[in-house]
Amino acid sequence: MPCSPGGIPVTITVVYGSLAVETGATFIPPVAPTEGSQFGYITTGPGGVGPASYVDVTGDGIPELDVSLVQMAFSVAAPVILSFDYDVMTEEITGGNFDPYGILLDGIQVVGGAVGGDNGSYAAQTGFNNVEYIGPNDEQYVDGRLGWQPVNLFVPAGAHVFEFFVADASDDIGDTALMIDNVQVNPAPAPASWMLLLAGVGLLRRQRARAAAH
Ligand SMILES: [Ca+2]
Ligand SMILES: [Ca+2]
Ligand SMILES: [Ca+2]
Ligand SMILES: [Ca+2]
Repeated sequence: MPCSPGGIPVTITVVYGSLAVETGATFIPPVAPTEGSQFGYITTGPGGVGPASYVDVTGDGIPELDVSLVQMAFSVAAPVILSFDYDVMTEEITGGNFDPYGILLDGIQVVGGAVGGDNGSYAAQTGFNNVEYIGPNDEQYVDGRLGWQPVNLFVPAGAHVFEFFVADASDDIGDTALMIDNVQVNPAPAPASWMLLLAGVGLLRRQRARAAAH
C-alpha cells in the first residue's frame, strides 16, 4: 500500500491481521478523523475471529490471539518530526483480560499500554470515556475510547520502521481497537534552533529560581 506523507514514500505492510481504512461514519456513535475523511483502524474483533493467532507480538515469549500488526517503512535524508494521532477503544476493562497495544519506531515502543487486568510488562491504560461504541463489523467496545492523542517524534536521518499493533491475550474475546490518523513527516527544526530553544528554557529556569529566592 503506497503512501507519502510530506512527499516521503512509505511502504505499508500488514504483517499480521488486517488494516482497515474507515471514515468513522458507520461507527455508533460516529468517530471523526482528525485529518481528512479517513483513519487507519486495526482491531482484535469482532469476538474470536482469529485473523492471526498465536503470534508473540509483545516479545514476552507468550503468544497473543487476534493480532494485527502494521509496518510503515520509510527513509529520510535529514532529521524529521514524525507526528500522528492515535486512539484506543476497548471492552476489555469490563472483560478483565490483557489486551496489549503498541506503537514502535525502529523496534522501540514509543506509545503503548494494555487494557484490562494482568497487564504483564505493559502499563495499564485508563482514561476511557465509558461510552459504548460499535465498530463497522459489530465490534463492541463497551468501555469506550480514549479520544485522539497527538504524538510528535524526532526521527534522525536514515531508514526507519514505524509499527503499530493490537492483540488479544489470554483469550480472543473482549476486543480492543487502535486507530491512527494524521500521520505527517515534516523537516525537523535545525540544530541551531533546538539550541536556542534549550537556551531559552535554561534562562526561564534561572529567572524562576531567582524569583523563588526573593
Ligand atoms: Ca485522515
Ligand atoms: Ca506475547
Ligand atoms: Ca478478538
Ligand atoms: Ca481481549
